[in-house]
Amino acid sequence: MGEGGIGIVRISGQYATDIASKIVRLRTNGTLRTLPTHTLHLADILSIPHAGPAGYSHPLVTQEHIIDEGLVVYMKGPRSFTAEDVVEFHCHGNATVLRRVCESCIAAGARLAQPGEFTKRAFLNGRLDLSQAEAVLDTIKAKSEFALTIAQQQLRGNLGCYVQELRTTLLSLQARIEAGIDFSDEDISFVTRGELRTSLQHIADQIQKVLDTARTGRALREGVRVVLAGPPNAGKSSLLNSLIHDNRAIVTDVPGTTRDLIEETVIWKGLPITLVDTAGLRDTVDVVEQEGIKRSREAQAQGDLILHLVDAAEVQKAGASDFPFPLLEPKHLVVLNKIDVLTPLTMRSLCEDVQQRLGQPILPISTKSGDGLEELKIAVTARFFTPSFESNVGVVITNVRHRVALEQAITAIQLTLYSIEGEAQAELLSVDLHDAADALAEIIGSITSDDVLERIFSEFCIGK
Ligand SMILES: Nc1nc2c(ncn2[C@@H]2O[C@H](COP(=O)(O)OP(=O)(O)OP(=O)(O)O)[C@@H](O)[C@H]2O)c(=O)[nH]1
Ligand SMILES: [Mg+2]
Repeated sequence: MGEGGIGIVRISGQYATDIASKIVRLRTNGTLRTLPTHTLHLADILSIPHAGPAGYSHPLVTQEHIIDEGLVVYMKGPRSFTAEDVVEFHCHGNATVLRRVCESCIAAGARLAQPGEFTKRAFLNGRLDLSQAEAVLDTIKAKSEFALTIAQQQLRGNLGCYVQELRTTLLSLQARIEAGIDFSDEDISFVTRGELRTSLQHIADQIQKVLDTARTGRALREGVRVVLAGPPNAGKSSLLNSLIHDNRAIVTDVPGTTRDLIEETVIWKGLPITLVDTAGLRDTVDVVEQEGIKRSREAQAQGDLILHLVDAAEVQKAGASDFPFPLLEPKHLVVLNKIDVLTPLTMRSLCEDVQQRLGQPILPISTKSGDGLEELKIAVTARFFTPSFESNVGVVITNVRHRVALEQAITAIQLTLYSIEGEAQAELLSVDLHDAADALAEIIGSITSDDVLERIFSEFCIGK
């Protein structure tokens, strides 16, 4: 609930117009049910006193109190979001107005929707497949244009169609195997093992191609956390400020300036990135700084990428081979800051020495001059965009549930391929193919348990 120009209350179901008629007085004096469907009409929205204790009545609420004036639209099913009869009240976007309209609807016989219930009904009534229902939430939550595009493609059914096609092919292969079993006495083969192998390998390749998008897809949907770490005074807070073009974090030449985690979100190349500035790690007796260091370690453990900053002058002083770099993990990227204090020649040879010692490329930058910052952005985003993503078919996996189902399908197909090699009986092949088709069916929801549905729709909030 917030404030807005308009706020909409919607009701859906068999009795939607009966309930709405009790609390709507059209300015044109007609009735809701006789209005042409999908047209907006000015109306007074009335309150029905709460079904509270007998005799209860709010001093201001009389039998026909007008809550608000607004527009009313009746969408006759199945041409509506839920495929049921839907009535919407477009009121002023005030929390009290909207709460009272909801109360009035309930007094007239409606009940509050459960989280995601509108979308769930759209799915159960066959208007959306499950991947499309999930895309409704992704559309609402998309943090960048890129994430929105993927969510919208999924909403239009691109993932569903893709999966459905693969599933149909699997089922028809299965049918041909089973026909072979039924007519085995007559020695007719409906599909040879060679044909089966080629088709299955092709399907497995298709699925793998889509699976290859999952890492980038998930990053685009959920965003990534990039942690700025390194010794005190390395320039972590300066880097955060430069990257967000703002003086967000305090910068001083006193080591141990930053204590709390400071988070800011940027979008680079469509990827939502939360930059986390942290306290520099060192031994200290200061209890406040100790707490900051604890938080810094936790942030590093949870981060998707750690930019480990070091002061180029310090590295130069200690020598590339003696400088205390941390034990590097794959998610570390070493950043050599303050290169403005070195001559270009010294800087280049220092970079080479450090790269040689660490066995990985490093990023030379200066938050002061801005040198290297564009290269840093490119290096950070490149970490999350796999090359296959750029050249993909258009279907992108962003959801862990879909990834797991596709992996199960591939496993089942591989089992079938092994069975073919091992000259297994046709009955066995048929069972494995059935499992593969079922795994795909879970994505679109043609086979899904109530538990899974409940988990999916509980992520939605009420009203979606
Ligand atoms: N010459 C130069 N000085 C820099 C650069 N970046 C940061 N500094 C200076 O380095 C000092 C420390 O910068 P901070 O950004 O506060 O460093 P920090 O890593 O956040 O330090 P803590 O919060 O104490 O851990 C400040 O005096 C900055 O002005 C740079 O690129 N070049
Ligand atoms: Mg700092």
